[in-house]
Amino acid sequence: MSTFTTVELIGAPTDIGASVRGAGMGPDALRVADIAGTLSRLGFEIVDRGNLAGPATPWTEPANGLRHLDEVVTWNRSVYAAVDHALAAGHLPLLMGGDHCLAVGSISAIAWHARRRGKKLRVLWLDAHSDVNTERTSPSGNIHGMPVACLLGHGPEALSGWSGEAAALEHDAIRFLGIRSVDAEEKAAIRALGLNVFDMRHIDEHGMRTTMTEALQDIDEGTHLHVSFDLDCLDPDYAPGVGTGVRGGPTWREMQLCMEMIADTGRLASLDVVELNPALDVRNRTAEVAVELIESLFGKSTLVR
Ligand code: B3U
Ligand code: MN
Ligand code: MN
Repeated sequence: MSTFTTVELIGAPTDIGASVRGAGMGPDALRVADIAGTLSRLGFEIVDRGNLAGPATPWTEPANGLRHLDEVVTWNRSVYAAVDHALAAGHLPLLMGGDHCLAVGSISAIAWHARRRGKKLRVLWLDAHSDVNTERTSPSGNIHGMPVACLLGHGPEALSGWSGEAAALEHDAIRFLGIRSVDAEEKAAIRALGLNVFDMRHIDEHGMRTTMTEALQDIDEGTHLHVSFDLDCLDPDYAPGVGTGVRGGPTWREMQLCMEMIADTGRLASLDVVELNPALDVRNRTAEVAVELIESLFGKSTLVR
C-alpha cells in the first residue's frame, strides 16, 4: 500500500508526440472507466485537477528530426507545473495522457522533488518500445519515441535539463519492462548507456515473478518509485486501444502480477498512464483494463492470501 493518502488526477489531453491521432481522448476515457471511484473505494482521497490546456496538434512534418517540438515543449511545461504542484502538496500525481512524450515534464518534476527530499528515484518504464530515440536516430521524428533519451540528457536541448540537472535520470535509475520493439540505433544506445532492459524474451524465459523481483531489487524506504505505464506494454489482444500496438506482450494476468509486486514495495509515489487511444479502442475496454491494473498497482488484493 502506498504511503500517500491523496491521489491527484492530472489530464493532459494531447497526441502532440504521437504518430496516430486520438491519444488526446485518453484522460476522459479513464474517467469514464471510473478511475476516480475505483481509487476512492481503495481508500484514497481523490483530487481531479481536470484537463490541462495546450496547443492543438498541427500534424506538420518533422523539422530537424523533430515533429511539433514547440508544442511538445508547451505541453510538457504545463505537465511539469501540474506535477510539481501535486508533489508540493504531498499528493501522489497520476498523469493521464496523452502520449508518452509527456513523461519528460512529469519525470523531470519528480526528479527535482526527489533530489530535494534526498530520495533515490527509480523509474519503471512499462512499454513495448524503449523510447530512447533522439532527433538524430528517430525513424519518425515523433517525440513519444524519445522521452527516455531526453530524461537521460541526450535528447534535444529544448527538452533536456528540466530537472535542474543535465539528466533527470541516471542510467541505472530506470528499468524497462515488456520491451519488444527497438529500432537499430536504439539498440546501440541501450548497450552504450548500459540500460537495464527486461525485454519480452527475459519475461518468457524467467517469468514475470522473477523478472519483477530483479527489477525491484534495490527499492527501499528511501526510494521514490515512479511508474511510467505506456498501455502498449500489454499485448494488443488485451489492450487494443493504443496507437502503436505490438504483438507478443504480457497478458492481463502477467501484468496484474507486475502491478501487485510493485504495490507490495509500498514505494509507489507517482504514475504516468499514457498512449491510451479511445479512437482505436473497443467499447472502452483498454481504459477499463488500465483502471483494473491501476487498482492492483494501488494495492487492491484478492485476499486469497
Ligand atoms: N520506435 C519508433 C516507434 C515508437 C516509439 N514509441 C512508440 N512508437 N509509441 C519511433 O518512432 O521512435
Ligand atoms: Mn512509450
Ligand atoms: Mn510504446
